[in-house]
Amino acid sequence: MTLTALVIDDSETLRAEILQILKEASLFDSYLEACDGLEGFKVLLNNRVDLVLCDLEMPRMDGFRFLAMMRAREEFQDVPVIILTGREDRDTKIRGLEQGASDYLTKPFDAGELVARVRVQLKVKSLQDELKRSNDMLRTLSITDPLTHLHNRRHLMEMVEKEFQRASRKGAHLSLIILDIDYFKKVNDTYGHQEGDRVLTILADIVRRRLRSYDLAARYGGEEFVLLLPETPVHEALPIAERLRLEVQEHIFDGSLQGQVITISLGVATYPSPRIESIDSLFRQADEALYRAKQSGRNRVEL
Ligand code: GH3
Ligand code: MG
Ligand code: MG
Ligand code: MG
Ligand code: MG
Repeated sequence: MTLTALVIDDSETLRAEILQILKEASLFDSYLEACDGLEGFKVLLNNRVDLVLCDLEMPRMDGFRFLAMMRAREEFQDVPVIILTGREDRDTKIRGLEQGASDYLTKPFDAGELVARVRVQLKVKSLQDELKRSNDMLRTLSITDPLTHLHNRRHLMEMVEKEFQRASRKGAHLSLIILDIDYFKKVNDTYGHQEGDRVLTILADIVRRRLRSYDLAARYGGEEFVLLLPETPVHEALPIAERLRLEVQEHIFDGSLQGQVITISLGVATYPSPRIESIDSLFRQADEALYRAKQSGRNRVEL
């Protein structure tokens, strides 16, 4: 990853001096400069910047206004800003730090101190980035089914809660499809558990391909999947279920499963409709529909 510094100061001499120090210390791969807050902000909008060194007193837009504008934007929250202040005035320094500066340097500054303070900020930034990445990863892991990479049941239940509330508030339709592999036990018994797992991942891929951006698919149980379809009335949910049924039936397996036809049974339910006025009843109706699909011969969609 390349590191970029942005130096903002209305004094061209100072900018050149700072850039010289940074370059000699080889702290960054590339350098950008601006003559005031306004120009600095434009540079920030058009480039990926890892650290900003910013003067306080500048024409048009001073350092405080620049800081305020920067911190108001989500994407610049974590970019460290070191203030360059000509004043010894402690109130100014406090104000800068309170407005979101990470550190400050008093002019005339010492090259060694500048380099050391920049290093500290880069270190803090890289630790922050690392923490953020591992938090994101933990969050993803906690809502994902490890085998199929669909969402897990816990996340599904969270999202059902949200979507149900949204649907009742807006008077919109919310459809639920529960699907279950037919005679899956036999697949495991015939081809082994590993091939059974392969069927599950292939089925998940087929489901994923059918999803619209606002749909959610989850592994609900061992060989049961749920599709949550917001803004979807029953006359739209049924064809989606039917298409899935066909795609699974028509899937051509390779390897030891070659020639094997796998089918699924699906139950569909939509909120609101008679007898479906809660999350519980939505699941119950979809489950009962699935049961009917199994009872009446499998490889079919029931409402
Ligand atoms: P039906 O048509 O009535 O649904 O029959 P079935 O055999 O699919 O249903 P049953 O509920 O009797 O069996 C489900 C099987 O799913 C049993 C279990 O071993 C298998 N299964 C559940 N989770 C997994 C898994 O993660 N991997 C594999 N390979 N098999 C699984
Ligand atoms: Mg100045
Ligand atoms: Mg089952
Ligand atoms: Mg079963
Ligand atoms: Mg089954």
